[in-house]
Amino acid sequence: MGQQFNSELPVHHRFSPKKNVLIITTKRLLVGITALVVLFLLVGNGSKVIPELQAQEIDTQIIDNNLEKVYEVTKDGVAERSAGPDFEYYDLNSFTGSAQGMKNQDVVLFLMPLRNAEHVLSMAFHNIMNLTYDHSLIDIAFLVSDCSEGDTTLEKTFEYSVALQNGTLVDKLQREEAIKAKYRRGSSDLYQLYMDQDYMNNVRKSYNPRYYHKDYSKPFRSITIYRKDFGQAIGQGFSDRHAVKVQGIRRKLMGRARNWLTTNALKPYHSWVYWRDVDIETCPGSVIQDLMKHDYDVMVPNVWRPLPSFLVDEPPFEQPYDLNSWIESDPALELASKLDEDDVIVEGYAEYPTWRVHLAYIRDRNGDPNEAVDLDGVGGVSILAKAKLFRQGVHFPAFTFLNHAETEAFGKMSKKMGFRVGGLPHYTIWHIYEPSEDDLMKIAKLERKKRRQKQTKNP
Ligand SMILES: Nc1nc2c(ncn2[C@@H]2O[C@H](COP(=O)(O)OP(=O)(O)OP(=O)(O)O)[C@@H](O)[C@H]2O)c(=O)[nH]1
Ligand SMILES: [Mg+2]
Repeated sequence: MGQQFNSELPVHHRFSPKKNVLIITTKRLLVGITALVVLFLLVGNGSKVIPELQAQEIDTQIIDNNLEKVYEVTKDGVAERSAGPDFEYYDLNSFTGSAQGMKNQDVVLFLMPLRNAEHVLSMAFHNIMNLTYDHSLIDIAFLVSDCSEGDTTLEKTFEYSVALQNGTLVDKLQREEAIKAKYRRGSSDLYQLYMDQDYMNNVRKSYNPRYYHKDYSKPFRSITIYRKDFGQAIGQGFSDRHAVKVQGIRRKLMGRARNWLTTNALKPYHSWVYWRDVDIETCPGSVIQDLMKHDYDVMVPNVWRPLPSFLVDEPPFEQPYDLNSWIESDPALELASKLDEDDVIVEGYAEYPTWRVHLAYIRDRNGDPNEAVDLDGVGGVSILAKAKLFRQGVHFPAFTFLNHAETEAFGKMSKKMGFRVGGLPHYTIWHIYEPSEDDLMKIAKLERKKRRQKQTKNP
């Protein structure tokens, strides 16, 4: 049986002429003209007409360009980075990292994330100069993010970096400290009167020019400053940062920031990467060599902080600080198995009883500083890692990895990829004590009491 056609519909058959030839020809003409116009706009004048998807991509790039900047420091000032050389060759077998790194001329990448850090920046730069690993073998890279309006972290980092590279930083910091000292009494620095005096003497000694090592002012191999905002909304105040609920979110964001910093700053000739937080008050200048000599793939020291006497019943006036360096435990694995895949266990909070051995708690102040223990999680205050880890893809998870995020997950991921992670329980670096609002009120009260007592004694 032949095919039946509905005669109302146009029939397309090459042997039967089409009905309504005029309409069809007009339509074809219109389609043709439209196609020609589109083709002209796309090819002939393509920069103006962008398909929707492409347009979005270009917008994002423009926005990101506004947020991401790379600044290189020279002895004469800071400049935005220009294009690099055309051709480079590296034999990556030569940059594996060795326990005797300085003797082997291993280049270390020193990384420091910064946010609202203007008040501790001079301290951090002193600590950087205090490093005794040959400065000409250290590339420094800072990442400045999400600072509050009016905060001068970026500007100060520029200023101090240029001064460091042209050898004038020590003088500059001394001038600044002399001005600050004039206003010290009556300010928040009063808390220092309540700290352990042995600790304070050690601080004073650490910052006394008489004890600077001979290459204290020697310029570094390079300094690069990256700026990139991530939209970090959690404040940088002590209680803001330490509430348990914000820890997971904050850690993941910090993980993201750390990954940006490593991936931008790591060069093929780096053998080691040393991470350091800005708010360390005292630390041996030889910390890089001291962590390196153990030849672990990842190595961290112990991190404690001093406490004012009114917060502790009896000496010693100090406290374990970084609880993120630990040895995994069965109860913690059991706890993790009951949590959601995306939940982040946060150490040091009652909500998560992990019963892990924390590096901080196994410190013996008279113990051997060379004793090393294997760890699973690490804190980010001071991490020395072989650069090859990052090249192989180990990073600071900005997602939940084995119920952890950021540095603790970095420790776990390093182990998963077969690397050795360790810590030095009796080798301690000291985190600055930041008085809380409550502490400041307590200090004011104690000072008033002291004054009253003085007045009664000498009316
Ligand atoms: N780039 C960047 N740096 C940050 C951000 N938040 C904190 N930092 C820096 O990261 C380091 C660690 O931050 P801290 O606020 O001390 O955080 P923490 O060490 O986890 O917490 P504490 O126990 O209070 O020391 C410091 O050098 C900060 O300046 C951020 O959002 N972006
Ligand atoms: Mg800190």
